[in-house]
Amino acid sequence: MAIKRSDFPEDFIFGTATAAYQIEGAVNEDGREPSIWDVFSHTPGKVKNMENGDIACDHYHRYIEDIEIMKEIGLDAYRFSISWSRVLSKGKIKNEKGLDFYNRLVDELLKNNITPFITLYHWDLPYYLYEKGGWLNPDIALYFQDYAALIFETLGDRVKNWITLNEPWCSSFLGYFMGTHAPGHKNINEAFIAAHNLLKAHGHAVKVFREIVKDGKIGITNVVSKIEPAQENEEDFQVAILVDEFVNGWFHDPVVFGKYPENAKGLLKQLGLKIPEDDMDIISQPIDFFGVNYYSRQLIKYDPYNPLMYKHVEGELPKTEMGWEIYPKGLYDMLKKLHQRYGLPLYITENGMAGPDKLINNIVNDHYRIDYLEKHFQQALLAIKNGVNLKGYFIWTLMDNFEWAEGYSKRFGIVYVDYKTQKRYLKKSALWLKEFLSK
Ligand code: IFM
Repeated sequence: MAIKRSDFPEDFIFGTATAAYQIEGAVNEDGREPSIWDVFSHTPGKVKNMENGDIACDHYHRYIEDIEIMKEIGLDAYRFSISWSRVLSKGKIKNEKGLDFYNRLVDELLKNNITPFITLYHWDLPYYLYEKGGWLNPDIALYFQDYAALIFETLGDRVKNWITLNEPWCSSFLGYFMGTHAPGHKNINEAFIAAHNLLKAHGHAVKVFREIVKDGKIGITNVVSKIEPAQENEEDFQVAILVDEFVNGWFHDPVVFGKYPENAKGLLKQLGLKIPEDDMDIISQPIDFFGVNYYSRQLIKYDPYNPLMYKHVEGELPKTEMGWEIYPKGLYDMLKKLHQRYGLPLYITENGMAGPDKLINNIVNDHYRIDYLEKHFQQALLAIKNGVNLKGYFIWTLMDNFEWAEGYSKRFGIVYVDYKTQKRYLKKSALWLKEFLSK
């Protein structure tokens, strides 16, 4: 029998997720200043087809229509992020017009009975702060604390669910080591420093949150992957254990246990890298939940030539347009693992797929996305039945949007966006979801 909403606990929430730079557009309006992604996307060679978020989904002007769509589908919640450079000028001057936008957005959501979940940082550091050292600046955590306090003070009376950072692994390792994301550096030492400062920023934000929003909940969202050795040999097996700690533990363990994972830390010693061990008190401020972004598994092969000692191997499972294997069971495995290791409530804060979507006669028949979502919903339900304290599920993403280095070439939305007209079309997956939520 097909899965339906009433199979889930009564207080379980279903929502969709987005991020500011991916949807808002209006990059020069109402006092918004550039972020690292504005500069990166305008630099030749960084983003496919030199696309950028200047207009994106024009959500800044169309948020009312977008909320109507959420309402029509029957969604309970909406996860979005705040653009730091829209609300603070030069790192510290309050921009009332930018704050107003988020006030209006939150009010409109509440008016429609949609619960807001806010992410404070989804990769778009103000460029002004980048010029002051960005995530390598030891003071960046304090800038973040002030920014967080401003947002808590402005919206905390109405918004009770908060996420400090989205996928700090990507901000640090894609941004500072692989260079594929802003700011595009390629230095492994820098990546670890950025990672540490991101964790510090998270901790400072949690601390001020407790003082400002007494009745709210706060957590951090990490991307997790099921890590599997590429081959049945000792080297791949051992390196897969390290990679698992590194990918799935580096931003979890410090937050809960106040220390970095042991084996992965050993790997760093081997590389001659020194990671600061102070600041652990601030990093491990108690949180209320973990946000889980799950998309796929990674097949890992030992690679002595890579500073992190591994490389990815292509798997044999069917893949999405991102080239990511479709592996629903990995979601179950990761939820179980996180539950057992950390014992915190969990939200799936992102899950979804990029598909070969085509708008034909105003219809997008994304049956593959329905199949993907259904299979992942089943695994989430199984996890709940087996004791995981999973409280909600946010589909990535509400509508097609700017997919970072891939530009607009990848469509993850359950709503199709015609970028020329900015017209939105509910894909078959959105209609399926509407039906699912009604039962
Ligand atoms: O689009 C991104 C999102 O911003 C962060 N998590 C992964 C998604 C798909 O790549």
